[in-house]
Amino acid sequence: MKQILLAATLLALLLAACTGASAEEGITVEDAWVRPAPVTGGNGAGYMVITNHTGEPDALIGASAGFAEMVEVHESVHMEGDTMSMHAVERIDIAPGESVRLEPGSYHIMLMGITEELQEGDTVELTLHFETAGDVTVQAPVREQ
Ligand SMILES: [Cu+2]
Repeated sequence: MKQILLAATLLALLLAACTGASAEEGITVEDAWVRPAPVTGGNGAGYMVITNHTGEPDALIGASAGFAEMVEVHESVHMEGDTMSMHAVERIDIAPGESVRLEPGSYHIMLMGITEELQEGDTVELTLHFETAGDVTVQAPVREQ
């Protein structure tokens, strides 16, 4: 009987620990940032870390921004001879419990036809479209890296 009680106490402690750790829920977006764009009309890029805290797969399927004429999800790839190329991707799948890093040289939010100057120190708003979670809006500081 004592052992069962002990096991029950341990289980309760474990459950409490789990509940405490899962303060993060749904889809979270961290470390969002956007490159400076000193002149309008050019292109920019946004980066971030997206984590799926849900129990179901989800996917980033697009993005929008009030300061760009067109926004796409892109992937940069190394080509032969040390050149870089990029292309639009329809979706970035994020498995339950997994994170996806959008960073220079990899996935990024491509901001085309920037309509206002983005200076270092500014903060801009990006809206990310997820297949299941819907829209998630984030504040992204403008910085060099
Ligand atoms: Cu791009």
